[in-house]
Parts: sequence; C-alpha cells; structure tokens
Amino acid sequence: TPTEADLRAAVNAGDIRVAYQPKARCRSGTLAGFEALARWDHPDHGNIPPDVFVPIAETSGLIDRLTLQVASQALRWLADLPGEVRTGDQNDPVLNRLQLSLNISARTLNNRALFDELAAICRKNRVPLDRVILELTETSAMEDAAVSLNTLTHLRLQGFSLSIDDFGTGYSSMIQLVRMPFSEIKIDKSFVMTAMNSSESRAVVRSVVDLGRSLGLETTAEGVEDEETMRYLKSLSCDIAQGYLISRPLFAEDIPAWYVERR
Ligand code: G
Ligand code: G
Ligand code: NA
Ligand code: MN
Repeated sequence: TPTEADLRAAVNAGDIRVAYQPKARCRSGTLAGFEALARWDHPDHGNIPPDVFVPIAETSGLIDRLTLQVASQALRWLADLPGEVRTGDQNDPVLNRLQLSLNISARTLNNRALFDELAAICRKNRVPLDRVILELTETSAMEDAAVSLNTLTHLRLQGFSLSIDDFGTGYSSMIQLVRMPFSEIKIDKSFVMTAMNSSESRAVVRSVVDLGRSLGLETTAEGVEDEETMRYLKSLSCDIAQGYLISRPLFAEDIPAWYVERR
C-alpha cells in the first residue's frame, strides 16, 4: 500500500486525475450530469482505488487539498465541455445545464473556508452553484447531526445542491433526514445491483424512491447495470440512474466521443 508521503507527493505533483461517471434521467434518457471520482495511477503500485487513498488523505490532513484539486479540475472541464463536443449545436441545452457531483468527506464538512474556495472556483468557471452537487455519505452527514444541520444549511443558502450518498447503508433516523436541506437522495448500489434477484432489495429501493418523492428530493439509483433494473426503476418513477449500463467512469478525453455516439 502507498504511504502518506507517496500521496503527499502525488497531490503536490498534481497526479490525481478525475474520472467522470454520467447520470441519466430514467424517463427520457437525457444526460443529467456527471459524478467526479478521484483516480491515482501510481508509477510503482499502479491504480490505487480511492477507497484506499481517500482514508489516507483524511488522516494525513491532505483531504482538503485533494478535494479542491478534484473540484478545480472538474469545474474547468465542465465549463469547457460544450466547446469540446462538436454536435453542431453551440448552445446544446443539455451540455450547458449539466450538474457536477463532488464527493465531500466528513472531515472537510466543518471547513467553511474550503467551501468558500469551492464557490470561488465555480464563479471563476461561470458554473452556477446549484449545478454543483455536494455528495455526503449518510454516515458522515449523521455523525454529528446538529453540526451537520448547521453546516448543510449554510451550504444550501450559499447556493450549492446537496446529496445524501449511499443511502440505506447508514442508520439515520427519518426525523434527522427530513430536517436536512438535501436536494437529492442516492440509493446505495448494493440494493440496486441486487434488486432483480432479491425482494428485500426491491423493498429498500421502492421505499427510498417513495421517501425521496415524499420529501421532494430527486432520487438517484447508483449501480444500474442492466436494462431490466432500468425498467424497474422507471416503473417506480425513480428520477435518475447512474451505473455501468449508462457508462463506467470516463476520463475527460473520452467524453466528447461518448456523448456524440450516445445521442
Ligand atoms: O471511484 P470509485 O467508484 O472506486 O469510488 C470509490 C469510493 O471513493 C466512493 O465511495 C467514492 O465516493 C469515493 N471517492 C471517489 N472520489 C472521491 C473524492 O474526490 N473525494 C472523496 N471524499 N471521496 C471520493
Ligand atoms: O460511494 P460512491 O457512490 O461514491 O461510489 C461510487 C463507486 O461505484 C465508484 O467506485 C464507481 O466506480 C462504482 N460504480 C458506479 N457504477 C457502478 C455499477 O454499475 N456497478 C458497480 N459494481 N460499481 C459501480
Ligand atoms: Na459518491
Ligand atoms: Mn454512492
């Protein structure tokens, strides 16, 4: 495994790249946006998954810089995307309204200065804050519900959109969730991937979609891998799907061709 020093060197050298996984509207198939996912290709260790290096970043105080590096790469990319895709339509409304999801670690949540920097990066790239979705895991958002409510309210008032990630894997109470100013709820992929083979998983997926609808949130299912699951999600009126059926996470250079091909 890589050391803290390896990670520090990689962050300093700008070696962390961003991959983008598309999200599509279930009903129309329209592209809704992308989730930015950090990638680290280490010269000796090869591809190191974020499940390995994000925890190292969190314990070594590198997470804030990592978050800002991912965000600035991703926002610059998002702002340039309409020009990179040659569809013949300079004002393609889909490309000009895409949302960008960023993963936010619990450790960064109480760092207001970081979110001010994030907002400045958005302004610099002329991306309205409501097109930027900050994804928090259910567990991190609920770690200290009182602190989270305060911070999340601040972020929402600032203009960011907020999403609760991996929903169903934590133990948040409904009461706490209802009070938090989220705009999206993401059903954990463990339920979505097994939905067609498990009535228990279907019960969870159905309940979360219903909950999201009742609270006026957009519901996103992650881990959508086949057409059958997609049809099931449509039948539930789930809003958005993300998963290998639509695409694996892609590097920036592959996205214009992917977008044109898909249209
Ligand atoms: O990229 P992959 O699909 O392997 O993601 C694995 C995990 O790493 C996910 O839980 C994802 O949220 C997390 N992750 C990916 N990129 C980032 C990032 O930039 N910041 C944080 N905090 N987590 C990330
Ligand atoms: O925790 P988070 O939801 O951010 O994790 C996203 C992770 O899920 C990434 O590692 C991404 O590569 C992975 N992922 C995205 N879509 C699928 C899918 O359809 N199937 C599987 N198995 N993993 C997926
Ligand atoms: Na996520
Ligand atoms: Mn997730």
